[in-house]
Amino acid sequence: MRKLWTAVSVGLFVIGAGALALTIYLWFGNWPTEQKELVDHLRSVAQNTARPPEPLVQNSRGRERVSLDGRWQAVIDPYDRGTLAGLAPRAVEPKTPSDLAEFSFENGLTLAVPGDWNTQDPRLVFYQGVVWYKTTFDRQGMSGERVFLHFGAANYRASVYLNGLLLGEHEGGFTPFNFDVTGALKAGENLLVVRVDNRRAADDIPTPTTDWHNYGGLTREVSLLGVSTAYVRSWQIGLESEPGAAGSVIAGWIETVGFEAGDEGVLSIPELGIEQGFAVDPAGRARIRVPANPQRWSPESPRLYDVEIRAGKDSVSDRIGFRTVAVQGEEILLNGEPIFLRGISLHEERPSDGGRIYSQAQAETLLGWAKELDANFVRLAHYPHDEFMPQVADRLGLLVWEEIPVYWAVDFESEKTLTRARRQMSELIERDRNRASVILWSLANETPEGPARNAFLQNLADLVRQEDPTRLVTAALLTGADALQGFLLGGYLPAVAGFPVSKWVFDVRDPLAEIVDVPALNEYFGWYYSGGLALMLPWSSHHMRRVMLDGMAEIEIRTPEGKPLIVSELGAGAKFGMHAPAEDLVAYSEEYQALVYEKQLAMLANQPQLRGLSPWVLKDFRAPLRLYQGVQDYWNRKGLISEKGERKEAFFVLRDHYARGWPETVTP
Ligand code: GCB
Repeated sequence: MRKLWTAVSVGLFVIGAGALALTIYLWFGNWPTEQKELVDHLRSVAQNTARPPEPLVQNSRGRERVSLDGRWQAVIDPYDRGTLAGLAPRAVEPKTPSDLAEFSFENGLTLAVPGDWNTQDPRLVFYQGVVWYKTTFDRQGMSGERVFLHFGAANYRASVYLNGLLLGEHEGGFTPFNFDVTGALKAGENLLVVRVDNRRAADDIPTPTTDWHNYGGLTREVSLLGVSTAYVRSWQIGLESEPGAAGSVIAGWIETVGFEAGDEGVLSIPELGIEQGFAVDPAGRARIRVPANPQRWSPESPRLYDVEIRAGKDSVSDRIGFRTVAVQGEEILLNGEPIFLRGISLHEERPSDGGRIYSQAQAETLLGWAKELDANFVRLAHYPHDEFMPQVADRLGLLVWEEIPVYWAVDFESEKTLTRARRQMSELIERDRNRASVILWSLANETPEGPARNAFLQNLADLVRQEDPTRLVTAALLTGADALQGFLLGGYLPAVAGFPVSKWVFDVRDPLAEIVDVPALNEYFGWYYSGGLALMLPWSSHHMRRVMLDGMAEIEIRTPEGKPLIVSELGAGAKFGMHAPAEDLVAYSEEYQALVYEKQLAMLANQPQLRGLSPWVLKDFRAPLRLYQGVQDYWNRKGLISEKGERKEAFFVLRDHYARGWPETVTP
């Protein structure tokens, strides 16, 4: 009995002491709120991991907007430890000097947003992994009833945490995304943390290996966008009919959110005297068809009109050019007239020091160089560039090819990979569907042929045609084994061995050419095909280059009849300032690069189906693939301009041809 009594007393004492300790702990300790935060954080992670961003609010720069750009605190996290207990997402900092701390945003790295991280800190030049970004902001001053958090791009995966809770995730390094944060914003200070991971797996788009630098980070603007509860989300307005057709028509659609069927709005183009009412259907969409005769947008006359859409309390505006683009047989027609695309390819790298561009002025410099070449066309390779590229192109009068990074051999068998490619393509089209300059959507670059590849790209082409039937579909083809074999065995190698040069046929028989409206071809006559082969054959590379250059005019490029052809790459490497007599054929000398351009342009002028070209490439760009030290130093040297902005000899060769109106001036 006594024992029982003692046991009960001890038990009661323990419970009492425990309760007292818990009360003191709950009352005075700082853990409970942190535990609550942690629980909320973990719950948000468990519930939201798969939540994709909301459909894109189009024309972010034309909305009520508060920029969150500036210097953000950052932590390089090679082992991805910041996710542990939500340390990074909640920006947990030690509160007393005795606290055990293993993480802090304070007293360390800060990074400029927008900006790639690689060029901001020497530790990050080749870094592939996780970096945490943190900023705080106040929504004060924003009148929008709904607020979106908008990212221009984050390479490659971004997990976005607002006030410690996971908002959602986005993957794909080059397209914009936004989250509706209306309900998640607090009065006063809000904490925004983003985990950016630039690693990619074999089933991602692109794959881990590419011939460009994998710039990580919040590479484009971050902002808050304000809209009314019911708002105009997206629109596509363009010219439907060719000049000369009986009556021309501005047509398109408007998509709204939060309106009821029958709610009305107005499309206004004051300079054309258009005030066109519309009413939305139950899905919030309205079709537009207005007779109009705008001045056509063209490279010679890049006329843009102010377009305004008003619905309820919302009003959005855009600057839109009106033109048509079509393919007819082997012609590309702009405003019903055949056009030749005198182009250049470019990466989205800063004009003076490499790194991702982050300002409109940098876009203007790059595209200004294209204008200096007398180009009327640019290929924005190999991924979507910042939105201001096509906007600047609209103003400068440059036709644009845009592409997603389905580059080399992606995992064509994988459903996930296809979904990723489709999403990137949709996001790109959604962003730029009103840019008159954009005439070509490119599906892929140099993809090895095969049934899985064909089905994948057919699927992507169908998507493009469904989402934007007003533009043309293209893809840069790989010069596959078939074409090379015939070319080498039937022409080039016999010539190398001393037999007389006859017609060298380069017959591209890729089924992808049938899928697209405009097949495009990357070819490197004078660079890889001669230089690479010399490493395996008993002739000197000088001899093999000589034969290639002397015979190049004999090349006949064959693609399926009845379609226009673009040569989407050609070129040779040259290091600015490296000189050697042209006849010495010294690889990487400016003279050799210039000679390759001379020979290529002479040969291409004789290709009957050729309707455009975009040589590779405007400016030297960073490429970890390029290991030839002293010459390449991790730069791809095929630029016509060096990474510091110096023009190489080949720049002037191409410019002189374009300025003379090449290829029309060349008599076959
Ligand atoms: C290509 C690729 C491009 C490379 C280029 C080169 O065919 O499409 O991404 O950078 O060749 O320099 O080898």
